Amino acid sequence: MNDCLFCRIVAGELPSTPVLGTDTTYAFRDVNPGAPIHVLVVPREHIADAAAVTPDHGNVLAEMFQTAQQVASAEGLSERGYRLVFNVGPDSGNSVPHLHLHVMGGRVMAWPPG
Ligand code: DGP
Repeated sequence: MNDCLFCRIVAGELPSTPVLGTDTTYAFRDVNPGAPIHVLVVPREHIADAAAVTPDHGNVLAEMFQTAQQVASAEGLSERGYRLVFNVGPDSGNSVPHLHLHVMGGRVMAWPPG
């Protein structure tokens, strides 16, 4: 996907601030953080969004959650907790059509979110 923003970040064609990565996933800091810690976990392969996930993506999804756990640990969030978010579609505010898991923490999160 040459025109996909996050595919280009994964490929290193566009800059990002890395947190960690695996063969399957990449975690980098959100350019517009909504919390003191705000990291995006993406699959290296292009998946449009959570509505496009199928059972064939099971291993990729599991690795995304494992990466999120590692991000939380590395960022000191594991004890107090954090929020994991997938936005889907316009009402959610989804703006980048490449699956991404928001890992947000470092402050108390309001619920329900705005
Ligand atoms: P969403 O609303 O769920 O589609 O979230 C997309 C997030 O991606 C949003 O919080 C801002 C972030 N973002 C958009 N463009 C870039 C970029 O070029 N670099 C980085 N690091 N983050 C970006």
